[in-house]
Amino acid sequence: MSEGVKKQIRQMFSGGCVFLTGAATIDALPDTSVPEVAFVGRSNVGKSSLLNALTGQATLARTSHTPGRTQQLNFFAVSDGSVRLVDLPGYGYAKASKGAVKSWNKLIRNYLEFRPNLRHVYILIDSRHGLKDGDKEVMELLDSMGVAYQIILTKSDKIKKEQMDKVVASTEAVLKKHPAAFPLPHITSSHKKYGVDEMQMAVFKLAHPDIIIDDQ
Ligand SMILES: Nc1nc2c(ncn2[C@@H]2O[C@H](COP(=O)(O)OP(=O)(O)OP(=O)(O)O)[C@@H](O)[C@H]2O)c(=O)[nH]1
Ligand SMILES: [Mg+2]
Repeated sequence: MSEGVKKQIRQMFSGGCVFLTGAATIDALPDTSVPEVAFVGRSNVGKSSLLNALTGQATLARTSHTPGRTQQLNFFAVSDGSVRLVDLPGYGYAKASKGAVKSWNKLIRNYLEFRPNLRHVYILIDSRHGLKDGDKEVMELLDSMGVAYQIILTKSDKIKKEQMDKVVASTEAVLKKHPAAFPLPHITSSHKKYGVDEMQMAVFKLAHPDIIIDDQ
């Protein structure tokens, strides 16, 4: 990769990423003028933590040990303004009231289904738990809308290599049946910063499809 591209990637994530707005209802979503990359997944899988690892700003998105921390769609701008990163509430959070779960799920679904500037979705899966029904529902929705997505296996620091190999194999088997999915899952650990550089490059490419990166 050229030094120029490396510099651009550094600049894109170099501490100047900002919180733009939060939307608790569909009416509150920001305009659609900038491409968006969304981070979805069950509650507590590490969506907000990965967003912080990507931007190198530990406190940009709020994280918590308690599932259900993120309760609205939170929009962040990267430093060069070329893309928005969207941190979604976790779906299927059992301890929230039924009414709250229903309205979050409706909001997530509406966003994924009708957002014209949504370029890519990362579906985060806790490596220890693998794919669950809620994840498969989201995959089917994105397949039907033709929105490209990739599975991210999070918290890789929590499991041994043999366990990781198993979850990778079972995930790949499921991915074969999903046309809009990238066929391979990507492994990350936000705590150990593992797999984060590759994601920065992937987001850079999504935001700058015109720039050719030579070592791919
Ligand atoms: N060991 C380890 N823990 C992690 C990692 N990423 C996140 N966590 C922990 O997992 C918990 C949940 O992380 P969040 O980033 O808040 O998860 P979330 O998916 O945004 O959760 P909701 O907003 O509730 O949907 C926190 O205690 C994090 O510190 C990781 O890579 N490794
Ligand atoms: Mg969160």
